[in-house]
Amino acid sequence: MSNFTPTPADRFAFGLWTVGWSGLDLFGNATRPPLDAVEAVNRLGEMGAYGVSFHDDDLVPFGATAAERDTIIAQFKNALSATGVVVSMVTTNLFSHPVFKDGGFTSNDRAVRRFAIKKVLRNLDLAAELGAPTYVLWGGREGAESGAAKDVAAALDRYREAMNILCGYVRQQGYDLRFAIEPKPNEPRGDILLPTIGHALAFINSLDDSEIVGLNPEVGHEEMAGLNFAQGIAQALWHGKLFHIDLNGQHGPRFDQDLRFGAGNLRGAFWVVDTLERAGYAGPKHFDYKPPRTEDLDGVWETARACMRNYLILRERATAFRADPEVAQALAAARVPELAEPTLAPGETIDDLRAEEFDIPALAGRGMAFERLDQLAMEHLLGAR
Ligand code: GLT
Ligand code: MN
Ligand code: MN
Repeated sequence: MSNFTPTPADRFAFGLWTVGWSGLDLFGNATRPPLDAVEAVNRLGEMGAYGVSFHDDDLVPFGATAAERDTIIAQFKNALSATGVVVSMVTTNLFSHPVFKDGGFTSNDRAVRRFAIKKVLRNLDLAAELGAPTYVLWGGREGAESGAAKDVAAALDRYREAMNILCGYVRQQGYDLRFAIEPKPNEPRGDILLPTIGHALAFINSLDDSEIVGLNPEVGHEEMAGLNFAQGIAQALWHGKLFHIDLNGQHGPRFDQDLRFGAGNLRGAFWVVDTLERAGYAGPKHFDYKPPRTEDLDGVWETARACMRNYLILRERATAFRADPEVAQALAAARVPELAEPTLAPGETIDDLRAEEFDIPALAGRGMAFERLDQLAMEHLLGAR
């Protein structure tokens, strides 16, 4: 058994807002002191992380002067080069400031929409300067609490307009950046636009430059909607749209828990790792979680280490499952490889298919043997094999 110690080759990444979360929530004050970005980079580097991500305002406080901004960015860059940690993703905060109470790109207030685009443009320049390959857009405030307040078709027109402007800017500047939209069904808005992977995929197809726009799905967000995250990312991969991923833990449909990866739906996490590893997903494995506010700073680093460790443990279990000869037999018995065969043979016609006689009672009577296969997976996950 390996020692499950991460290295940068594992491509684990963390948002500054994750380990840096002070515990301030709807019901209570901060339980931890603020965490300096340089300290976060140093600690993540020591622990074997590969990347760091941030919102514009996580690094440079909203309203900082140009001089303050320059100093902060210079110190951040020094920490990056000293540790070898890379900026694996950058994003914009279009949700905290009161100006964004009705959203950024889809606010009914046109001036707010214009300000939101300006805020993203400015941060795109920083993302490009720091070499980030991916720019995430999480539209947490793009939505509504009531029916008449939001004209959904008009809001989608404006969302698309904003995306087209941003893609145009990236092309014009020659930046090597792609966008990744992060779906979420609700919270903080009552209902959020582009609520799931499927909604976002359909929206991306409507853009002028859909090639440079993909997804950043989050485990908990799909599970809040009662959806199967592994199946969701499998479809995103099938469309070539899994540009980035937010790994965390969630206990089914309830508020966004943002638990450390592996907590919550553990069986789901096993299939997520299996799906990513089998697909050869090469992007960062980015943890977007909130260390519970019960923890002090030592507890924060414990959870960060645990996110990476759990991924590595699950990777070992998933690899063992796939390598097990009994699993290969069970897969064959369940006819899983048969699904890869086209339903019509090469050269076959619809008439050939129509001419075929089927023994319906025999077909209906044969079991699929899925339970044995699933039990084998469970035993690998539980370490019983
Ligand atoms: C916010 C949200 C996350 C998003 C971040 C990117 S911000 O914390 O809950 O899911 O990934 O904007
Ligand atoms: Mn979340
Ligand atoms: Mn997220």
